[in-house]
Amino acid sequence: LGSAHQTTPVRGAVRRASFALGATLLAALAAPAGALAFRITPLSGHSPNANRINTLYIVTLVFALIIFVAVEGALAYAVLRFRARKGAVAAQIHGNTRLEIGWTVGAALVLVVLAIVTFVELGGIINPPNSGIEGAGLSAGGGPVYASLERRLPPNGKRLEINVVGRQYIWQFVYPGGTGREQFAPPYSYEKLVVPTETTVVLNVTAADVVHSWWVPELGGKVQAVPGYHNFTWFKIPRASGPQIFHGQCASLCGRGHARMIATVEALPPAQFEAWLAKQKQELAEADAEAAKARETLAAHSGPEAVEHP
Ligand SMILES: [Cu+2]
Repeated sequence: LGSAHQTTPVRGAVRRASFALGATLLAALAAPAGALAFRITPLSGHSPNANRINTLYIVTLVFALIIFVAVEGALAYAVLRFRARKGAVAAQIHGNTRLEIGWTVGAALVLVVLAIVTFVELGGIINPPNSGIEGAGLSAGGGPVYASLERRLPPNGKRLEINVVGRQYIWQFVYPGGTGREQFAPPYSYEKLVVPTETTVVLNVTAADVVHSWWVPELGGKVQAVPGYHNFTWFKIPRASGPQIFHGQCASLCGRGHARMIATVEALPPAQFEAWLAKQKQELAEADAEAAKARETLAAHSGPEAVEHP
């Protein structure tokens, strides 16, 4: 096996593989660098909570930039101003109480100010506001009610509540108005969540198998989807003239298909949303009826034991 004529193709393959690896690494490095050049703050502008997260990010960034420039500037000044010269004897300094107290109190003040600004914004990130419209699709309840400390509602209690269920490897969205008695009865949709604009949409996030993570950056922060638990988040998308589509991705490594577990949110004017929901309901009912018919045919041909009931 170790004969000489076999080494050359092996070396060729190794070389080709390293070229491919090098090119992939370069592409991987270039892509985020390109993205960074255009945007260093979080995506925002499509929900009040995402906007507040962006504000907090910018406040912290400004503080960090000022401190960075001051510290690095002082360092550069000291390096140049006090650089070694021939015959010079370095001063021996043993502490400076005033300076040490100064930078300790200064750092503490920065922390206090950032904490205050964070707590001022936090309420508006966690608590959903009232909807901008009094429309159809809004319910005082909507969907099953679970006990949870994290459940936050708008002041008037009215919201469109949608159950978000993480499954390996797809998101399921269960809308209110289901006719079935099961927890996740139709109307539902997979992968694409359709919602009305100007409406406070509260998401009740859970998982059916393993831990997933719901995150559509333009619509707010990340929320864990944990089997047996219910976490809540919300968004309120303003009206826009054009189509509004937001993209997200499961943010918790949940298995082999994790990379394919994407989420899309489409915001429609309330009347269009109502029409979509009605159509979705009808299509699901038709598909159910078809499946029931197919089961009957199968049972008639091969006996009832051949039919796997859901
Ligand atoms: Cu996942």
